Amino acid sequence: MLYDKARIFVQAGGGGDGCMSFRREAHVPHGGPDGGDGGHGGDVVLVCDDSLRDLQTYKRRAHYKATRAGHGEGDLRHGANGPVLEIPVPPGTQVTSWDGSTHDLVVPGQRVVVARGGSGGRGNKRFATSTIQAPRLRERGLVGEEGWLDLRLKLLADVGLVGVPNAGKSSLLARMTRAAPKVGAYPFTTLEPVLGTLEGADRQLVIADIPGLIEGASEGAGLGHDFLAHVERTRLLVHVLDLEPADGTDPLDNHATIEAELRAHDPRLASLPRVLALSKADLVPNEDSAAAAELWREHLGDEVPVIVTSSATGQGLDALAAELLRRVPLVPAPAKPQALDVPLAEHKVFRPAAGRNFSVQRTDDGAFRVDGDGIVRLLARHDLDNDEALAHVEGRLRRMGVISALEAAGFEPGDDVEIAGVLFELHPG
Ligand SMILES: Nc1nc2c(ncn2[C@@H]2O[C@H](COP(=O)(O)OP(=O)(O)OP(=O)(O)O)[C@@H](O)[C@H]2O)c(=O)[nH]1
Ligand SMILES: [Mg+2]
Repeated sequence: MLYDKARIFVQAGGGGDGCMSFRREAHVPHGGPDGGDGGHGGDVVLVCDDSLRDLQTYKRRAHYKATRAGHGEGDLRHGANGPVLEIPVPPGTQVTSWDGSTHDLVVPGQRVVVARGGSGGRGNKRFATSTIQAPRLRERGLVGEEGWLDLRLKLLADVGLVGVPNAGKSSLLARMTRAAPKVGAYPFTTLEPVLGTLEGADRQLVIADIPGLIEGASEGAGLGHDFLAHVERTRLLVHVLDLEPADGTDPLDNHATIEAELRAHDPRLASLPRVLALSKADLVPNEDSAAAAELWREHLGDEVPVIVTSSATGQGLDALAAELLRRVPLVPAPAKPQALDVPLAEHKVFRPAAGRNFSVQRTDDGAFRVDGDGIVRLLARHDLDNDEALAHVEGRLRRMGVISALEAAGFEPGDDVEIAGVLFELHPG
């Protein structure tokens, strides 16, 4: 069984709390503030690991949580950063994050940060100023990002074998590579994709054999739909077509059916170059197979090489292998895997944007509500039961322009203000 889909929940570590502490020394009655900062919470990172074959591990376990960072301590000791939680995935994994961003993990060692750890809170030492020499104030660490990830494995093969059930795809793979797929005289022998490696003089090609496709495959008929995704990333398709199907179907119809399904699945898939492998030539007279090949060449034009093959006698297999090695372009591997990290990293940087990024609203019961990520984070950082912390928050709100925006909306000192679900009386001093 090939596990090619999984859904996992990831949670990055929370940041550690800043510490409130004062230096204590013999003979010094009132030491200065010496509370250290909390550490940064551990990120959750997906790592492309070529020792993995599929996503089976993630069927069994769906929750992954990075550890919280250490809290700050007295004597200016900062909390330890939370360790990064690495989740290995097989090459070819595509991840879709809860925010809709997607990333491909293709090159072994490639990393994508999928959830950022929360930043640590500052200790009271950081709040000391020339006027406030003994701040009884420190910040809490922020929670880490969390959410569901959809993982989808799309095999990385150079060449895909497509065709109706029983066309002889698996037999071709078995003859051309060392793979040993199941072969049977009935449709749907192949139930999941099988990969084989074709050895060329100077390079290898990975060939994917997928289950037979039938009409409606792109909409879920038969087994093919799910597996079409596995040939999406190939660079060439070999359409395997039985010269004289035992079930009496017409090769022309069979060919048209497959082409229509490829188009319906994804036009990009349909635009891949093709080779037509007419199969089971040993079952028809030579003149007939040669004549059929001529007709197909006329029908398909110069773009599509037509090769008469037999997995029973080996006819045409060297020619097919040579054609594949010739036609599949040598594409250099992505230069710097780390570069692929950039979009997500940029996307997720946890930094309040400059300018006003909050809004003030009057609620039905006459209170005021303030929305905005930066404001919500400010409140998450502080314990509003602590007068000094509240005064600090009020000062920040004033500098951010929130107080004047509230006043413009009719706020008067002592009115209720709601931020991030917390209602409190605000008395800006
Ligand atoms: N005589 C002869 N029989 C063949 C040849 N290739 C395949 N067959 C037979 O055709 C039947 C189907 O072959 P498979 O390779 O399983 O076909 P498939 O396209 O993989 O079929 P599905 O996996 O069901 O889609 C089997 O009974 C094979 O032995 C061939 O070149 N000559
Ligand atoms: Mg098969």
